[in-house]
Amino acid sequence: MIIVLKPSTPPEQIQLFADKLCNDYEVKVNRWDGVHSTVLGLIGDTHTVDIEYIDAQDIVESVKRVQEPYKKANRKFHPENTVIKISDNVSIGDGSLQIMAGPCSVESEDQIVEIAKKVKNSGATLLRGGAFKPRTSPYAFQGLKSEGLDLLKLARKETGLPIVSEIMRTEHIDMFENVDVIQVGARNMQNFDLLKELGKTQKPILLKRGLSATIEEWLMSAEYIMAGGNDNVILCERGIRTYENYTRNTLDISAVPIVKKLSHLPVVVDPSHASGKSWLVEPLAMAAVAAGADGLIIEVHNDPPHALSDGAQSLTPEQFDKIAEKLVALKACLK
Ligand SMILES: [Mn+2]
Repeated sequence: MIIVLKPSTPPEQIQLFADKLCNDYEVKVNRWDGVHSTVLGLIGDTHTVDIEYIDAQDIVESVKRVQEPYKKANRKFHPENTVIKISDNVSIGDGSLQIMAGPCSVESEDQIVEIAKKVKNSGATLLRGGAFKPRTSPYAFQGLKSEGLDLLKLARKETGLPIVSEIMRTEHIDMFENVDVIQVGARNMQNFDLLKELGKTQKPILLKRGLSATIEEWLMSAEYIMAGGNDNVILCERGIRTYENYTRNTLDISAVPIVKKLSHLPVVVDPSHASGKSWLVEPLAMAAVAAGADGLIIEVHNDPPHALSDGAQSLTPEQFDKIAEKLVALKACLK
């Protein structure tokens, strides 16, 4: 249930009203203060709430029930876009385009530092790199694990780029303390124990859409993190499973404007995993920017044919350089 308060309601009166709602009903009150109005979002069992009583209050402009099961992630609860500060000079959701680039897997110090320097020169604003790899085959390269995280931090020190890496287990959260953005992969989107624990941190979380997840299921996973108190969720569309097998997945480009309509959270697109083919990265990335994505996450490798994972979809730094230039130019046109 959302209650929009009249403009110029004194803050003390808002607080008294919110406290009363908490006392009278089995609800938590989520308060959003905008420039022109304040919205109180009621979360919990709102069936017993007397909507007419609330509507009759002097300070209430309007009140309505929210049908969607996600509340904190819902734009009705938070009308303006959420802006997430990742580092001193990188924020996402503020209308800028953030480009996360780097290898699928961190393989060595030379590899990650060289790629980090090159993608930075091309305009990337974050460095991605997998240290813990959830691979389809148990015989495939599983990642350098904690050593991979150390190498990413080294590359951050060399370039200043904030780092993004995937977590697979709740027990590893401490290990990710010094990672700027923690990625939850598609296969873990409904690992609710992991989501709950990440909700207790204040880390930006890049939440990938599950292979077969509906938009509502994806937003409910964001809700799990937010319900714990961490509002720093970035949604990532990475392609879904359809009957089409020409591409690795099918990029659901319509998910970008849909999620931006339903939610206030920033949205990133991963054209590399969506397509599985390096030549498709450029057109899909351009489409994502045109559709309103706040960022992209793109796989770049210094030697794709010898990459330990996802070589076929990785761009060379030279290819990335040309694409990044086009993406930045397109973004500027749209403004
Ligand atoms: Mn990959």
